[in-house]
Amino acid sequence: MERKVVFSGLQPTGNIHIGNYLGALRNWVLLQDDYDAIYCVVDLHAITVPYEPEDLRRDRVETAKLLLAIGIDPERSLLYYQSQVRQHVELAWLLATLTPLGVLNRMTQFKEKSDKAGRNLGLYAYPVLMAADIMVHKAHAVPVGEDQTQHLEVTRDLAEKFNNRFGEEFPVPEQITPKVGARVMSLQDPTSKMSKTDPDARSKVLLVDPPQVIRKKIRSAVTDSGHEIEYDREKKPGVSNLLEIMSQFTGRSIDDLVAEYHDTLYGHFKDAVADAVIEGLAPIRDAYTALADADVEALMLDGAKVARERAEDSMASVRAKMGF
Ligand code: AQP
Repeated sequence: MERKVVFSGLQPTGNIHIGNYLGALRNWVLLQDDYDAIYCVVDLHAITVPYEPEDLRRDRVETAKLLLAIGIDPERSLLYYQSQVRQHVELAWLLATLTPLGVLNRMTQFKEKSDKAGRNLGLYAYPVLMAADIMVHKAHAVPVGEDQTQHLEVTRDLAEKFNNRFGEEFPVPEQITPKVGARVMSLQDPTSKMSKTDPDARSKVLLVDPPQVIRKKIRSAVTDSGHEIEYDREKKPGVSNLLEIMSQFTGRSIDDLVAEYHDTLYGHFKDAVADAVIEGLAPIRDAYTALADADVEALMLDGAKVARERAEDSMASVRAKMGF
């Protein structure tokens, strides 16, 4: 039986953090076993906010290296740079003609990012390109963090709309989001999500941070009033965020961690969280350091070649259905 397709993308904006890892990337690795897995470094999305070309060149290959380091296996998954497969952009244009402006006006990511990045058409149309990324591979499932729920709804609507208007073509993809870790919060402001673009370096632990930096950041995490280690995202958002992070890195349940640390001091608890994160990230950092840029670029070119062939198959059918 043919395996279902799973697709997801990661922007090469540097600063890949444990929120990206726990919310999405860890599922990417796990899903390789059961799905036909296609993963993409979405460099065309990354230029919707101000950037420098030399940074993009560097961040692209570093992001690809990180994906390999966490366990994306080119023998089992297709991995490539979005800009090397032009069919993404072609499908985005076709889908744009089916996208009502009212839908894009509601997108919270556009509202949040355009305040900082300016209001350009690319940022506005971001969800349409994301829909094309997913649909060009006829993906059935998309592992993403909770912040992408709204964009995925746009994709689902576009798939249904296309199928109704032009005939059955696209699966309506389901979102795969972990129960714990779907929304890792900033270490400095546990009411906002951990974010690559947060200028405060202490707000996020990067996957390649050295152990002493990880410990320092977790020690300086904002905690809540009171002294008990308890899980309550409303009343104790700082401690709850640390508990979720620790639970994800140790594989232990939150109840189990609360039972062990309930009466310990915040400082002791934070050290235990830091230990768990350092231990969990060590193999990733080692694997990342061992990879050479040139080898990774060659691998990405191979991936793009296969992705182009697959995407072209879909596009031939889409073009014919739309009257081209
Ligand atoms: N804090 C988070 N908790 C859980 N999952 C998260 N993701 C992002 N932040 C968190 C998930 O990571 C995946 C990759 O996202 P992306 O490359 O598209 O970047 P993003 O969503 O723009 O990431 P950031 O860190 O949130 O960057 P900025 O600062 O630009 O907004 C996605 O699946 C996302 O859900």
